[in-house]
Amino acid sequence: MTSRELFISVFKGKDIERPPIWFMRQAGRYLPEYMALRKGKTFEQMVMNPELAVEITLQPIIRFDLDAAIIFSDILIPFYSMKRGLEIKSGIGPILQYPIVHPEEVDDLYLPISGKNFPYLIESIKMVREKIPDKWLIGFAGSPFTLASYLIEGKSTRNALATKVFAYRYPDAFAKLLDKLASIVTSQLLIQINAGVDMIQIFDSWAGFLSPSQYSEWVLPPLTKILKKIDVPKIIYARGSSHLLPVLKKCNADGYGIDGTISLQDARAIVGDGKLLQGNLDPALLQTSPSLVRAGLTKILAQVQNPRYIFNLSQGIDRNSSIECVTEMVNAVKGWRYSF
Ligand code: 1CP
Repeated sequence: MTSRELFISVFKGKDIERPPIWFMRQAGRYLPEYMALRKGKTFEQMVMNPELAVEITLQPIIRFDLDAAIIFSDILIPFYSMKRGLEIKSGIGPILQYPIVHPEEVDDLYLPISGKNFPYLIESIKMVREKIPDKWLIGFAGSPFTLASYLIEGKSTRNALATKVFAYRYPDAFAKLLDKLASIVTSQLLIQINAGVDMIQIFDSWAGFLSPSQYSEWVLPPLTKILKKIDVPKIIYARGSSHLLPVLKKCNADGYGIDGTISLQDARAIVGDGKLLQGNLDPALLQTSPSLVRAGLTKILAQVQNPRYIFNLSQGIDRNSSIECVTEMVNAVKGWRYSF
């Protein structure tokens, strides 16, 4: 069975031998070949150069023979076209020179909803698709809430405080902002699907700062609207959000990325048997030893009783991870055989 066939079976809930494996941030700074290629270049230069983006996307596939590639890009790329002065600074992260301060700014927001804004992304996907026909290819975008938090706070947020203050003070402008971002995300995903990705994942990295009622009121409507327009398999990964799973279940995704705040077994009890789960090895283990990695992973895989499951980490891999530990993780998952 090829990796693509494995993924197709998993989404259909067919019996399979082992789970497919990929992991969040698999193309990135823990890889010496990424660091070598990145030297002297800005993030923008790498993402917008299809040859480089393709090479970076394929680096973890070549090294570990993973089942899926995720296109080297970022949830924040729409901000480049929106002229918000985005810079992704090495060691610091994303900084926006022009965050949204006044509610009236929401009316004037530029909407990059055509492929003309992302020619590099389309080209990179087409090239990767051609190079690895037997692998699963993942496209992605941020959720309207996480993107709104970057637009309002101008950087990675520690608590989404400014975003929530904005939402309470200007409820109409906030709803309009999330709705506009939903249009942007929808087109960003459709562009990737047209270019050849097999599945999409929505990252809601800062969802964990919201209560279930805030999430239901502010985020669920735009999120549901996006997912309705997508007809390839779709996973939502909301970090720090096990308390939101009962709400997230209503958005009609095919699967849920599970972080370290809940066990797979408990997550399964919430989402039910018909949904796929993805996760949730703690990336901290990848800075220990191969035997601890294997022990941690065995604990997780032993809980899997339903073929609708994809192996992944509970959050993005850390830059200090050991290649030896990552290799052990991949080999252990690929060597695993289900007993059901
Ligand atoms: O391999 C992959 O996973 C593909 C590429 C990818 C993805 C899926 C990158 C490349 N970024 C992302 C998603 C992303 N970007 C998220 C959601 C995932 C998550 O919650 O971890 C977020 C919040 C961002 C925003 C962003 N871009 C940050 C801040 C993260 C934070 O926690 O504050 C940073 C540091 C970036 C830059 C970036 N994007 C990607 C890479 C490899 C890098 C680092 C660039 C470098 O310094 O070399």
